[in-house]
Amino acid sequence: TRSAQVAAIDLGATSGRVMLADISRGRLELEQVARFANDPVHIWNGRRTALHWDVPGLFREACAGLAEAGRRADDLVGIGIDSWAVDYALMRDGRMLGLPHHYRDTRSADGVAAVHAELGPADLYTRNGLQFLPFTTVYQLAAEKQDGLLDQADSALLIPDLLTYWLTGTRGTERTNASTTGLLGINGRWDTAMSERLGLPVGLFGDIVETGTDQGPLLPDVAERLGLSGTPHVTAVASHDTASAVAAIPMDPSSSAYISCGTWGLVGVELESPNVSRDGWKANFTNEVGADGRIRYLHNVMGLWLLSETVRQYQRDGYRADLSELLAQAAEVTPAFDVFDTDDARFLTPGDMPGRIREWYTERGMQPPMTRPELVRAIVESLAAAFADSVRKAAELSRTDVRTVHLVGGGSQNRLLCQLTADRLGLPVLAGPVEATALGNVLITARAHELIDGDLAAMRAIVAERFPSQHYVPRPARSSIGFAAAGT
Ligand code: LRH
Repeated sequence: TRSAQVAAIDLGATSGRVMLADISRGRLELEQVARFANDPVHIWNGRRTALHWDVPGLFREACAGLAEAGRRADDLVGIGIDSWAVDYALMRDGRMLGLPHHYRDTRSADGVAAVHAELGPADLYTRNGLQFLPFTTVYQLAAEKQDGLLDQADSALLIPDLLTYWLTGTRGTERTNASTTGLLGINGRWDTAMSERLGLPVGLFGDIVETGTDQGPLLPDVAERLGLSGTPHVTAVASHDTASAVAAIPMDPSSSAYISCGTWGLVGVELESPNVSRDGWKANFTNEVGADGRIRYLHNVMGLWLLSETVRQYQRDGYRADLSELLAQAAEVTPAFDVFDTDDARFLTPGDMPGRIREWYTERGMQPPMTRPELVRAIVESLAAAFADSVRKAAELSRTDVRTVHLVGGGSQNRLLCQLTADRLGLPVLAGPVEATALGNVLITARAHELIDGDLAAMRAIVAERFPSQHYVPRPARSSIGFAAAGT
């Protein structure tokens, strides 16, 4: 018997993948058809070297993945696209004006100053409900206005919307990702008064597209080039990767917190409506929009970026570093050091991560982790401490009785991280699925094609059944010296 399949293009900050899913008739099979590195590029712009995303390269890899998905599928009916948030391409007359900047490019510092001179952070929070992150789109645009191509643009497209446009010719700004720009009011509409006040072009991102909307079929020449004769449609999924991930977490939101752990660790709870309390603002908690209008009330923790940048530095140093080996060694270390503050802004940019971490300790007259296993252990301990801290804060601020913590994404394969998080919280951690983002992506497309029906709870039940999570039970407090007091 023939069945219908859907594909997901899922672009993370370090790698992208194309997944093929068969979701018809109660099944949920997920298969990876392509995986590729997402290597940003440093490009001289006449004044300085800026960090950009290689979006044409990502698009080429995504297209190759779709072609392969088409070869493997009986009947590929739908495609969904998600990526990291906040970044955008400026457009003019349907063409892209230069490569999009990477959110880790340093330019947004000037944008922060310019925006805050006009609208203070507390005012901004009551308008858009977002935690402060220096690279939120509104700050990037303010930087772009001072020194960029903004005055030449007639519109802008967020990264997943850009790929949707290149595949279908349809333009719009999908709601979950729109909620990360800082330009969307807490009421769900573009805050045009704010854009005016900041001197930013009103209507730059065009109309909001609701999650789940059909964006039309592939352009005829795209379908032909990719050999996709059935001409699948693109669905606007929850195009912010974290929104897709949260949609697929097999949780009961009334008693769970979650950690979506990839490059970032997104730690929080799901709410029915925004919470813009002053305490939440002080704790730097965000209200981003999720699938089906839910609110992702969460805090950004630095995430696996700290590990990947550390490994990159070790490789630059000529050491043939293998992360799983380092993690195994790190698990054997008895930590004789305190945790460090993973939120410190110095860790945001690419570069020598071990050096910056050691600097954090020495600045405080503290003994830094010295060996490679010690440093990796310090990172994992500090991430677990930050995760635990944000889970507690999310529970307190939202008055959620958290009894279970779900950890999904690449970090769910890091056993040390899962165990230490459970230990620090004294709560069970349920790890997996590792591909939560791709699952959330394909589930929304499948629902748009009526291959499944139901609400978020029904979709989560499908995930729970098909992808059983791994349980980490908290261990009683450990006795090792120097550790008991760490981070508390
Ligand atoms: C995770 C993520 C996160 C954003 C950041 C820019 O990939 O989308 O939710 O804050 O990237």
